[in-house]
Amino acid sequence: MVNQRVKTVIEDLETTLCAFMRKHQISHSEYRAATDLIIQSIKLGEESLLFDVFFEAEASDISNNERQGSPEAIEGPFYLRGAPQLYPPYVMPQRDNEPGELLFFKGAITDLEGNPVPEAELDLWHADALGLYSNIHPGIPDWNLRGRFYANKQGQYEIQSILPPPYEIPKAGPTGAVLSALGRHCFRPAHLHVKVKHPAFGEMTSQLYFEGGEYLDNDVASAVRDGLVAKLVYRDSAEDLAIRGLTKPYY
Ligand code: MBD
Ligand code: FE
Repeated sequence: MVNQRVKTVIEDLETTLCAFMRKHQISHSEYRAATDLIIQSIKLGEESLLFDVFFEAEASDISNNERQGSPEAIEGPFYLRGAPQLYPPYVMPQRDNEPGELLFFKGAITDLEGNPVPEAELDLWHADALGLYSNIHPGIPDWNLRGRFYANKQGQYEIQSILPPPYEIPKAGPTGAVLSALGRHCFRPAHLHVKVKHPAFGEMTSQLYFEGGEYLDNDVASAVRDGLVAKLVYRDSAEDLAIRGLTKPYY
């Protein structure tokens, strides 16, 4: 059975790529290098990384065209469903003495008029202090720094975690090889990934970045959008520490 949408886009892709090949006089060895690159990325488990770095932001923006409210940002290659369900007070799953500066991530979920949206689910995942993701990179406990939790009845949420650093795409792999051939760096600005889900409002996927962070203006994955850059506020006053039952800052 012919799927009209598939037929329309695949035939246009075919036409577009053939025209592109003619325009650049792509030789057979260049063609084979391109297919080998994709095969190599699959063998090394980098295919999502390769595609997401170059193309996911476009799909994300197109899907966002009709949306209002906070913009979405790319899911990226490292999301996994089924992260641990957390219970308040919320703390991201982490190792004893998880390296990294203590971070309290807080905010509020509202509708377009600013009214609180109660009890949305947040599914949060981010890199550790070395820029590595659990269940992807070896040597990290499963589900480390991945968790699902809820905003309260006033739409507010707060969770304790650690501050991730900028993420560097492995330079040794096929994605890194392409980026270096283009003379680009391999960094994404430090970020938190989040999916927000609510029975009445549906689901969105986005990211939060940090004000003043490196690479905000030249994210290798072109995924920073207005309204997604959060303020980092240092909370090491005696009062703030006392609220946490601490006598000294973690960092
Ligand atoms: C990431 O952490 C990421 O978010 C993207 C888009 C690509 C590579 C690593
Ligand atoms: Fe990421």
